[in-house]
Amino acid sequence: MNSYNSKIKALLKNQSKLIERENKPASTTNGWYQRYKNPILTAAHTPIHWRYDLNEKTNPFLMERIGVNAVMNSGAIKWNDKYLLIARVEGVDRKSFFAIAESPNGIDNFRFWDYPVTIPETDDPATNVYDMRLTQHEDGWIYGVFCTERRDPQADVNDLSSAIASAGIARTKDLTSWERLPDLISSSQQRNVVLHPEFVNGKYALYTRPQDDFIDAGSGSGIGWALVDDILNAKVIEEKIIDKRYYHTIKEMKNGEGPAPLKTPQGWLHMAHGVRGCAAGLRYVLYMYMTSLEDPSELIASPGGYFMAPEGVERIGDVSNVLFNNGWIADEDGTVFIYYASSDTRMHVATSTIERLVDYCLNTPEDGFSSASSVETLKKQIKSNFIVLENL
Ligand code: M1P
Repeated sequence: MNSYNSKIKALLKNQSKLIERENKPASTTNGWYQRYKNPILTAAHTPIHWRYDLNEKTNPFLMERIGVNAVMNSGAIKWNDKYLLIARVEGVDRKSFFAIAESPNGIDNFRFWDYPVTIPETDDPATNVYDMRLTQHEDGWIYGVFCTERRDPQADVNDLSSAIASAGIARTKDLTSWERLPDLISSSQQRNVVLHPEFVNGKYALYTRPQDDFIDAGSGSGIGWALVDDILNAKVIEEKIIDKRYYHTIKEMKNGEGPAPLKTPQGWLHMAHGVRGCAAGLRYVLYMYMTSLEDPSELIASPGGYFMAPEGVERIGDVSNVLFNNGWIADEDGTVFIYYASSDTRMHVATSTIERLVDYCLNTPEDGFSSASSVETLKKQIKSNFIVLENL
């Protein structure tokens, strides 16, 4: 074999070693979830045949031609008994696109499909697309709702960063060919829009996140809810805020729905991200809440504080101090695979169960919005624990 071919073989072998590495549970857990040690997808997991031109004539130094910067915020679905992530892959050119990686067990061996996903454009092509939430809707389609970003047409000629965020909508039956629907029409900018899996009062239902501009939620006071008559022409007419932001909480600056909620006998289980400001910048953590089965826009449980925050190397990356989740999978046995990205750089998995997550939501004290209230909550638990401890 010539040395060029053996170099290609070495690249492929090294990557297989990375992909096939067994992922083990981390040593500590608080009982809410079990983190796994290794990131499950990184830029190094993207196929060699994406990044390299493998032709000796056109790439004599066997260098990367198309660089990948990060693999992050991924939607998730169980499909033909495989665990699939529709990842946000970000090139070194800062453009994101979607690509599917599949695993036989949901924990490791995530391998990208050969080609990235082609999402048809609308008449007004977006500059950037990212953060797809997958919803297997009862109408028979799988929907992908994602953020579309375009330069603000009103921006001054020298302002090259003002942008408009809105929700792109596409649907598929096989995860291979996608039909693009018109973007969501809304009077405000929108990011983190998610489709509810069931019809509500005969309508499609969307979780929204109204925002005053591209970055700031501003007067957008939390995660919203909007019913839509026609998904082929989706328009936010009335928006009700179902999970509000509050001063001095983990979601004081912004929040946003994570994946489509999971249905449980006790209510709809939601994962979301909350953002607060600090001297180091914005801090993104994951939190949970539940809504009613009868009226999915009615909040029935709101555990205080965060469910999961960046730890160790998760704290560091392109946008440090960020955890972001837009995909989870619930197995028939009740296991929940929580797929989360750290610091806009890499993907991880943690597992839990429906029972534990419901217990967490229903029995974690709510935020009392003051230090004094936190002390009272703590004292109540300490007092009842002493009764247990004295009778041990
Ligand atoms: O950089 C952190 C996250 O910022 C945005 O989320 P949000 O709109 O809630 O602030 C998104 O760009 C997201 O992709 C990113 O991970």
